[in-house]
Amino acid sequence: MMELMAKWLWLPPVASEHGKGVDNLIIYIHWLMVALFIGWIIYFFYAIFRFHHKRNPKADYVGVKNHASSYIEVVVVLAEFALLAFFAIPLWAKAVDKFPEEKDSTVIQVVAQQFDWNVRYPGKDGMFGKQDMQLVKDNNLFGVVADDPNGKDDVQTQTQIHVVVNKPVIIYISSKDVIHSFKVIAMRVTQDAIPGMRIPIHFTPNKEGTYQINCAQLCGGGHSGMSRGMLIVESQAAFDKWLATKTPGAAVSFE
Ligand SMILES: [Cu+2]
Repeated sequence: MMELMAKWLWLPPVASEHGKGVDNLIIYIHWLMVALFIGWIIYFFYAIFRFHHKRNPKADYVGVKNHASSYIEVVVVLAEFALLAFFAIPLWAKAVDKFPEEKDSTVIQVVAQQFDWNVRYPGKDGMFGKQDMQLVKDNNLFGVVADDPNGKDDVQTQTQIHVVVNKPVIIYISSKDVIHSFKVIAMRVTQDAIPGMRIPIHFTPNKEGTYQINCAQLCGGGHSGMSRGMLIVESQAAFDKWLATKTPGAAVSFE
């Protein structure tokens, strides 16, 4: 039933663990709206028939005396409360608050710019080199401190983000210039990229593939070009192999 409803609503393919929960919430809300729609339509035609002027030549100053409409209202409020308390809030708490451990995750930093995505990986040691906001400039978007040994194996790329399937991903998102927004529809994640802030998000991709990254804030003339960003979800072996082809250090490699 849920599959069918997802198809009817044209929900895009989902490839992250919490994505299913997001879709289910959307579907439940639509079920409630369908029920309300049917109820209101029935009442609409009943009212047209029941209160036709020929049937009611004189106004009735007393009106309805039963409480049927109040009971129906209570049921609708309870349904909405249930959606909020048992689906929306727990989903939000899980997707936004409960971060996985960094040691079990692929940790990445992303700095958006007009009009591309810059990506930094901690390399084999799993540790980012020291960074200092004072050092940020055009050829050092992440403010990398050049002589820190932890940074020697860090890798920096653009446009494409590689992650490992079935392993949590934590991305620290920032921006070099204006407000962008990191959106991967298949992962059901969206987070604004704001200059001067570093905002973490997390998700667990559960299906290998290449997924489009969109910028979800109109950020200038080349805004739509940011859609060439790609999230590549692959096996650990493929990820390691890819990482090994990158030149470590502060240098950027364009791929
Ligand atoms: Cu943008």
